[in-house]
Amino acid sequence: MTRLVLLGPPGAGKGTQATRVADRLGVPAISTGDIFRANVAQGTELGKLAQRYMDSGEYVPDEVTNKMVADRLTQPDAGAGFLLDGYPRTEAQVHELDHMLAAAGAALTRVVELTADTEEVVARLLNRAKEQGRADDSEDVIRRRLEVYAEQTAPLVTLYTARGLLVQVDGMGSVDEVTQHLLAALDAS
Ligand code: B4P
Repeated sequence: MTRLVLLGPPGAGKGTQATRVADRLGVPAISTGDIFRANVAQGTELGKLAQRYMDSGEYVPDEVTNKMVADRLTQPDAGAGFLLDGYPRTEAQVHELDHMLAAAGAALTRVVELTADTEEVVARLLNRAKEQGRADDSEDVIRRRLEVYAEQTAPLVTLYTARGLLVQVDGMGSVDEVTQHLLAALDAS
């Protein structure tokens, strides 16, 4: 059974690769960013709350994010495995995910860290701003997202390495090349 986590800075290609890899592995890709954006688009209370944080490049509070993921993981399609894109992002989220999985008698199989140079990720996100106009892709907000990643999410690499779960994958190169690297790394690990 595949239970994967995809980590990486904003713009490393998590969302882009998550759906491709999940399709190949036959599991759902669960993106906390996408669920928040769907709630923003529908104008739900969760969306209104999340938007304040996302638009300024901050993380949505752990309690809110954890509850949303707990609800999503109890849906039937996640029972046969999943790929989590962008969750966990903080140590508190790691511990909450541990509890959720332990309660289901399950455990993560791999954590993939997708890496990419800062100049490259900034360029990708500025390009997306032109194409899609996402509110959190302005230069100031991108810088803040990178800081928040370095402060709150980068330490998870050490944590998952210590658990023997981490695989690092180079996120530079074309989308197809990165997908190949990712699938090869998962096959080999
Ligand atoms: P996310 O939606 O996860 O946004 P992201 O980090 O920018 O990654 P994304 O997956 O969208 O982009 P990708 O790198 O694939 O999070 C947004 C916000 O939601 C967070 O800042 C936070 O506020 C909130 N949030 C989400 N999860 C949370 C959590 N667990 N706890 C608290 N808050 C949370 O792609 C970026 C661009 O690069 C795209 O335009 C893509 O086309 C392009 N690209 C990708 N790969 C490429 C390649 N190889 N070459 C060229 N371009 C490429």
